[in-house]
Amino acid sequence: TASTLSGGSLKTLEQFIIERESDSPGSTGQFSRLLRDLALAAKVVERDVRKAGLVDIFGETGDVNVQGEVQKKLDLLAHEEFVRALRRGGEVCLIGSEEHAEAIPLQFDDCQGKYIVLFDPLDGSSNVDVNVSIGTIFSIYKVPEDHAGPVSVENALQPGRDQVAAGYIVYGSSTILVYTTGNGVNGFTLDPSIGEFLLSHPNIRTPEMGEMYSINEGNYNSWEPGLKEYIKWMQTEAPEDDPPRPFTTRYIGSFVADFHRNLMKGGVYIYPANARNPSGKLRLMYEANPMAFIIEQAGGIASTGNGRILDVPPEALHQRCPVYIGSPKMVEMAKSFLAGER
Ligand code: AHM
Ligand code: MG
Repeated sequence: TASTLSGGSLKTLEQFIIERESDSPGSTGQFSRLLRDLALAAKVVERDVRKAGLVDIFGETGDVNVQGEVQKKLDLLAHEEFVRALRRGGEVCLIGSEEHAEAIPLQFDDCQGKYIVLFDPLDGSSNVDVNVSIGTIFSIYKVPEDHAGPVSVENALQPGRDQVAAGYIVYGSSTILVYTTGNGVNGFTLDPSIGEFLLSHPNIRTPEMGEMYSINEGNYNSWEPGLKEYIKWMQTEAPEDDPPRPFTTRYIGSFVADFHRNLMKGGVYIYPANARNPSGKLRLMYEANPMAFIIEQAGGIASTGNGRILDVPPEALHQRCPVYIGSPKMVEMAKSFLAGER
């Protein structure tokens, strides 16, 4: 809340991470360093995001950095910033990125790192050009202890329930970093004047029920009947219900931003399977799994419509899966419509 930011109890992300680490005796500090590397990359990306739209101006004035980097597409730039931060840190043996076809090994023969990181460096990047919120999503796994040889993509294909941490950053009207290590969900807002993420949203819980639904309604004709009926139900007037219907549609087209709003206010986000995208559009490893881990930790539900997202067996790094995610009562309701029980 605002009072946490302005009051006497300022806590930086760094302090928070160190406090948590000291809760687990025997830890080597590697995981804390990994989180700090991610937060640092997030600050670099946020700086670049805030300059989006100025690229041409910089180009004209010759005010580009030595590598000419401000002219790069922002999503590729974000990818490179995260890879660079993780490479420097040495805690990670393998990276998977939505912006890169193959998994990226970071250290070869005897990798000392304990972790695998998968991420979507700039989600919703089609929104960059028009000044709409975008974000980064990340997911962290342990390198399996019994792996043989260099860490490979097979080692990264772990079910979402085995994540050790997951988080996202929204570059919105402010920049917020939200993450979980399986012990609740906490949010940190960037204070640009001091360049630190400060604990602003401790122990986030999503409301049991919400009034907002987020779906690309342009695809209506290709939805399965149960989904059509669920959306129709949310649109049908029932003033005596609690909360009263009709509900409200909110759809930004940046999953991170839609997810964050629904997490805080209550709601459901849906990217279903449809004719054009038979497995939906969102990526299991970069989008669905990390958000599923976070929503469950915040008291919500994440379903494919047909089962728990965190239990989907991964087969490929870039695999897609349908997503029904948000307030528990709203997702339960969706499931019962899909199952034809209503
Ligand atoms: P991206 O990772 O290529 O940006 O695509 C994912 C995005 C999500 O952020 C967003 O929710 C969704 O695609 C929007 O898709 P659509 O335009 O089909 O509604
Ligand atoms: Mg994305």
